[in-house]
Amino acid sequence: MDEKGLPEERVLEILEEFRSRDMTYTSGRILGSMCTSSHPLARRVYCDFLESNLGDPGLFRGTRELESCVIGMLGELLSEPAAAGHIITGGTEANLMAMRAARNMAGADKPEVIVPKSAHFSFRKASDIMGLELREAELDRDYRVDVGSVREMISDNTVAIVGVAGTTELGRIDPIAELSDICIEEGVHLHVDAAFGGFIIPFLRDAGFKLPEFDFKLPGVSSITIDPHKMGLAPIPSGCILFRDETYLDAMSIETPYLTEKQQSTIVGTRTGASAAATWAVLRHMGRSGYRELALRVMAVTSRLNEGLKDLGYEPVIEPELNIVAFNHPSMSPEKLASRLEEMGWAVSVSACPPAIRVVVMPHIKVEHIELFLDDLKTLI
Ligand code: 0PR
Repeated sequence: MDEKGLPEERVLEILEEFRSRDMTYTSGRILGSMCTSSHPLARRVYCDFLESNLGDPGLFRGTRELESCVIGMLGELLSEPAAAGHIITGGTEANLMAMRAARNMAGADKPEVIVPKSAHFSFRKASDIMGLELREAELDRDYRVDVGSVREMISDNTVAIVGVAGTTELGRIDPIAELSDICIEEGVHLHVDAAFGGFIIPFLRDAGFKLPEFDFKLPGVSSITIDPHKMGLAPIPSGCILFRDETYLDAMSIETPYLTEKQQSTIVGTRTGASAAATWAVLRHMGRSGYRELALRVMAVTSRLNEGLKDLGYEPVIEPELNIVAFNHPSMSPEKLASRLEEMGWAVSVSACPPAIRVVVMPHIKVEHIELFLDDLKTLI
């Protein structure tokens, strides 16, 4: 650090130079991300609540109330208005909290967790941090978890089974209803990772899409991850963990003697209330109808991409269920294709299972961007 500080203007100038090297969502060139431009209202509210700290909620009673309202609204969206939970940093923290609650509730000697092979890598972090043995269940031909494989892995030490509603790579929805039956039968915690799908599946179902149930309506579901900073249009960091009731939070609460709140269940201590306030704002402003329109719009763009790819001779690996398209070139490897596309200014990602180019059709991707993308893909075929 320099002894003498710089004038504000100079600091901002330098920062602008750094920022100009970042990609932007609005360019339509970020095709492999699950984040997107946040809603302008959410952004404004985020700044207004920047100093609020939900780690000491007695000082920020209004903001705490906003967090409770968001938990109520998202609980209702996911069929359990009395759900308990928190607004946190994202899907990783939500999954960590779910695994921690499940482990503490079960009290097994050598806790094991069964996750689909398609589960997000945050479960590997949870396993490492908490000493959980991770058992990876096989997928079926449609890349959904194979329920038979899950059954075979259950032991006396199983503390949780995880199902994904909207997998990271393909947007697949696991057979959560079947997992729910198993978990009731076995008395095991079922955690549903709907970090991505939580803000789109309910709205597509409202609009008549034939998508399976995945939420608290299924009696075996104990917890759900749903991320406002993915399809919810909230600013980063905004995640949400919901539990069927308060007992799961109690199972991991720690005493906080000198704070205004005597118990804390979150992993993070000092934590912003801005995410809760911004999420509250965007939920109230969009309403169900706003999110339904958004969901239909991204699915229309997804279909256009999927059809355009087939017309050009590319090979989609599945028919998209949600707004993720994964496809291959008839002869070029996905890595090679990704780097050719990068040279053309497109940031796509490459999925591992199966190997493919993966495009997440987030709200910032418009039909005109897809047309330009298809034009470029045409030159590579
Ligand atoms: N669960 C699922 C199903 C996810 O897809 C993700 C993230 C998480 C949990 C973890 O969420 P956080 O990253 O909020 O902790 N899925 C994307 C991924 O890791 C996130 C992402 C976002 C990746 C933006 C790239 C990007 O540009 O692939």
